[in-house]
Amino acid sequence: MVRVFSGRGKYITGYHAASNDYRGGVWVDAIEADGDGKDEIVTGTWSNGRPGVFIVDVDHNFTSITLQRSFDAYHPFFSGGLRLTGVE
Ligand SMILES: [Ca+2]
Repeated sequence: MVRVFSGRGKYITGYHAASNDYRGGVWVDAIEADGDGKDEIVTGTWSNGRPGVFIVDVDHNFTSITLQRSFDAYHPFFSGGLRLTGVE
């Protein structure tokens, strides 16, 4: 579960950054992925799960999130985990 807070510490929401049955950790970073000048949250499964990457946008009022894109970084059976970093 990834919990999202505003820059002032206000809780916004939480979401599963992998399949609902995944119980491992996730790697979290931020990247400007859609050209609007504001970073999105990007996560990848840490280990022992499908190598999924999720890119999530938080709206400008910090009230909701939207899944922008998800994909497998490697073959779906790869379970070595992901380490992510944002590059702009
Ligand atoms: Ca953006």
